[in-house]
Amino acid sequence: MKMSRLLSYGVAAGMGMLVAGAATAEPVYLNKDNITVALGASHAAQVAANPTYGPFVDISITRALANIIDAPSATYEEVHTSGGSGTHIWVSGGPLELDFDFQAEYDLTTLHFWNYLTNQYSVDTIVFTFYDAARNQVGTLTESPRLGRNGASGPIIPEDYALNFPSRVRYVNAVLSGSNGEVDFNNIGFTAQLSPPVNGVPEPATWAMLIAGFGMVGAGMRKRTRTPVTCA
Ligand SMILES: [Ca+2]
Ligand SMILES: [Ca+2]
Repeated sequence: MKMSRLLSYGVAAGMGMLVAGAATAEPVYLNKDNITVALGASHAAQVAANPTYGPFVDISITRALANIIDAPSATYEEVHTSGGSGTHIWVSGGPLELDFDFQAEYDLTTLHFWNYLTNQYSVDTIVFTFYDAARNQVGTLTESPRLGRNGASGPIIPEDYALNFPSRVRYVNAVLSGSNGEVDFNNIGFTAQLSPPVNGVPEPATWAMLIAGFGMVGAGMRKRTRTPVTCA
């Protein structure tokens, strides 16, 4: 009686940990803390010609790439400034191609884009292509983003785009272009949750908890075996 109760407790605990492990994915905002971004291959000649600035007008490659993914939240409002230590990202005379690496597969829900304030420099078309960890394409998004504050001055606010395709995204290619060749914006971010394990295979930490749960059952059984039987 006691042993069967202990056994069912141990199994229930282990299974509970399995279920809890599968349900731990929470929506997160992906930025410099989770992901990386690099210049796309189409900029190779510009980088070779100007290793410090590459395609960027007034901010180094290192700083421009850092500026893209440094928004601390999906609703952050960022003041646009230019020059060497500015907050913006500016390419003149052609599109900007970027390659993001999420370091793991995520199920995306929203793309956030902080565009410039006026049409003279704003991004007019964004084309995003999404790939899984095996580099299979899993989705695309083409949009004409609105201005960062609908033409008004002040901190730039993000525009949100829902992403409804099947997910498991690790790599993202983005091409940003302006109808007059100017590409100026402040941030790109993503809201996502970590993709569930492939084929429902539990992660190592979950296995460890499950094994620990069965170990408790075994320890309980051994302890009971050693307990002397007394008769009244
Ligand atoms: Ca920024
Ligand atoms: Ca524009």
